[in-house]
Amino acid sequence: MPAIVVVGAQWGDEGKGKTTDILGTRVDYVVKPNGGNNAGHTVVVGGEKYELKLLPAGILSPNATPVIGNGVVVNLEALFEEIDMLESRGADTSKLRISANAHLVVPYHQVLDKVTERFLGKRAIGTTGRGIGPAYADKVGRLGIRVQDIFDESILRQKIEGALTQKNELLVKVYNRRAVEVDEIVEGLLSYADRLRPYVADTALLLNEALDRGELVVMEGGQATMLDVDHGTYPFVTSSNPTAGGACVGSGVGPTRITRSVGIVKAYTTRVGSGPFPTELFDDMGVYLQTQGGEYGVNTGRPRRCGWYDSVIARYASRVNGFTDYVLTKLDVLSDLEEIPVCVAYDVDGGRVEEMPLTQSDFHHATPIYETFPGWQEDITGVRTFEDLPVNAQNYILALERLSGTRMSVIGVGPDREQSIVRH
Ligand code: 2SA
Ligand code: GDP
Ligand code: MG
Repeated sequence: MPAIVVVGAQWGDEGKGKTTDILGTRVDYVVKPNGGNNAGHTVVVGGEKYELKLLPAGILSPNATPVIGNGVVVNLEALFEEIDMLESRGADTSKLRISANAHLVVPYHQVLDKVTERFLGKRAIGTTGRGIGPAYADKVGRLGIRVQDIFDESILRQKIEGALTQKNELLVKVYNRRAVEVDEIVEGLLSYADRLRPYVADTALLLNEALDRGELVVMEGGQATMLDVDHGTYPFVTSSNPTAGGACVGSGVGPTRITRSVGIVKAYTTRVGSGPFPTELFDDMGVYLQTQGGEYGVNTGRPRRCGWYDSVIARYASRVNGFTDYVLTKLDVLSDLEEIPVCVAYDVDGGRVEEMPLTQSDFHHATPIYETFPGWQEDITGVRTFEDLPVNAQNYILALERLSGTRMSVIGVGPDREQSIVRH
């Protein structure tokens, strides 16, 4: 049986959580391969709303084993807060498995995230402030603290001492903050050791053995393609690889085992944080999409910037992720509009550009060239087959499919698990 990877095609919040939750009813393992508690997934099950940050959305599916892969950065306080929240609402979290190789977000990472943003001023990234960038920086800088280090106090202490020699220099001399005490960090981390131990496993082995047995594994990418540190709008990105290839690295599942790469794409576009966004709307229509779509960050509550669908980005995401399918979400939010513009290419300094510009400078100058499609006025939230959609909604989907380079296999018409149309 195959592994399926689920990837955000735009700047996040496309509805990945809902998609993995739907798939979760049929899968055996749901893995989070990247990111940390910067993510925010809203899943609605039978009218009950759950907001997940660090845990994969598949944790709400009773049959699936949720896994936090080696590519994730784990904040232990946030982890247990989320586990407690789910347990208090009757969900079973005992099957959760966490990679021994995953890195930890330690309190000084959050301090550094916030002070770095403040010092960047106008050039700030607009991070979630959860310490994600500094934790990944320590990982590649070989100063990181891993989940397994918690179970060896002497190693843990040595590593924290090493990291703090560098951090305190920066915090005190550059950022004018107080130095962080080694004991405070070590004791804080050790206080989670007993509770953490039963969850920790060799998750790459677990997942590959499951695949050998013919079980189905879904990898749920956090954030999205345009926030990818390699393929996104650098430096306005997150510090991991949310693209399909990153799911292999972040889980220890090889690329030959992945048979489907599923892109999640919203029927319009949103972005939280700073950075270029060619189709962004600064007028009443932007506010309309924000209100109709409930576009506020699940994690920080920040309003999301809103704009029209950008098929240049959708084609780019199809390409870098090798998508086999698209799930088009939030089509219902567009009901009631007279007409719907879709960006088909960019104008960059007077020239028409069909694909992602080569340089960030050109992308910053890109203005959208739109094709406009007629809207529909019917409420589509109760529709369950493609044929029952208004003709203009069908044509909008077919146009997006033609422009985006990947078949749109599932259409979302509302936040609930049930509100989806599967095209056969
Ligand atoms: P970070 O904190 O270092 O990962 O921030 C770097 C950039 O990545 C963006 N980012 C996100 N964009 C959309 N959704 C995210 N999750 C939350 C949600 C966001 C929230 O689901 O709503 O609640 O604000 C997410 N996480 C990171 C971030 O905005 C920066 O542009
Ligand atoms: P994720 O980060 O990609 O998992 O997405 P978020 O959960 O941050 O944001 C997506 C939001 O859209 C959530 O509030 C979902 O409940 C909601 N949602 C998902 N699919 C649909 C849909 O088809 N229609 C509507 N109206 N809402 C949806
Ligand atoms: Mg989100």
